[in-house]
Amino acid sequence: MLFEEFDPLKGKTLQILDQDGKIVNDKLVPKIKKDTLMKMYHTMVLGRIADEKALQFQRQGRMLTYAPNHGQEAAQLGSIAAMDDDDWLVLAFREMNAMLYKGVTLEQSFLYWLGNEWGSRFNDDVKVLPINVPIGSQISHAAGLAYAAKLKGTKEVAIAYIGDGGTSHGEFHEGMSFASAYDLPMIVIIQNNQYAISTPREKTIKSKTLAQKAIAYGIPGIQVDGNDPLAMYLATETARERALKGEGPTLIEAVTYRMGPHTTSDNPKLYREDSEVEEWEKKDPLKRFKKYLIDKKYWTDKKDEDLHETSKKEVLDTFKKVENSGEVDLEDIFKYTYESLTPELEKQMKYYQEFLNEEGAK
Ligand SMILES: Cc1ncc(C[n+]2csc(CCOP(=O)(O)OP(=O)(O)O)c2C)c(N)n1
Repeated sequence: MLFEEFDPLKGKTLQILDQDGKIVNDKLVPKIKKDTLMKMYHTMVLGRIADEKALQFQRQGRMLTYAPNHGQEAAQLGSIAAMDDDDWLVLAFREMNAMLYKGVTLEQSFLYWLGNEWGSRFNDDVKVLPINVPIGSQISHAAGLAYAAKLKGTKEVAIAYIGDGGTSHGEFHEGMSFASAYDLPMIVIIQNNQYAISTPREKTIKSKTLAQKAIAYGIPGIQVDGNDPLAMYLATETARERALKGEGPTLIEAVTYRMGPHTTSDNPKLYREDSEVEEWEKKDPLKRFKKYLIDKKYWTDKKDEDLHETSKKEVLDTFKKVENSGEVDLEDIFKYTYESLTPELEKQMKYYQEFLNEEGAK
């Protein structure tokens, strides 16, 4: 029903919570337990502070390149909260909030951005694939996981995230096509944050919405206010029900905005107006979710202040620990792609060791 009502060709966008934190679609409010709502909000606050601090650490020369999340918290947390512990999270690189919710620790996340391979080694019960930088290939990985779940007859669903620009890449189409042909239990969240690095979404994709790309695969698609955690939850929950019934994949476009730079190597002031950023500032997912929780009497300003304090301390303490965790062995960089090193990788490792020796590095 939801996917029929919000058929992408009807030009509708699903919204339940408006930018002032008010319910605008009573009939559609998803039933979410208080504990889940609070976990979503706690993760949002931790994710926001970790993000702000990561930018500062990078500017201080204490961290490598980082891809900020600011603005995309609801797109990630609304969707991942609708999934089960047994489901797989398959991400690109801008999904720190979803990772934290699913059980990746902040320590592991910071280790990754400090270039430490152990930041990609999660606990065995955490069903999250490592960060995936080659654009689009994560969709094939998710389709593979979903295919395996179907063959094994388990109840696992794979949820994958991709950017708007990523939907132009070949592997997006290949993964979607495969998943739809085999009715695989897969959900793809397109985080349409309006830019692929410096290129506005309108310049890269001629289709009116990204949700309508679903039509080509013969599956449901839906455009959702990506800064509305309740709408994201409902769309994902409904997609998951379809997946479990064997009805195949769903494509969800979360309309959101990347408030910060693409990465710490980027300067968005060169290609977008401050006024545009200010307009999106008013749609901040944290502010609207907080207002909603306060209206529901689940939260107070005082509790919010305390949460900000403890989260800040957690971020600073974790980063200090990670920063002092020591250097990475050269071997660690090469060791885990294959079971044993290929001759080409051996050659690269030897070459790099010689380079480090010449440079007088340890
Ligand atoms: C196969 C491949 N080509 C190019 C790149 C370089 N690259 C990194 S991020 C990016 C743009 C991604 O934009 P989008 O999919 O909209 O996601 P966002 O970064 O906005 O979250 C590109 C082209 C890459 N990582 N992988």
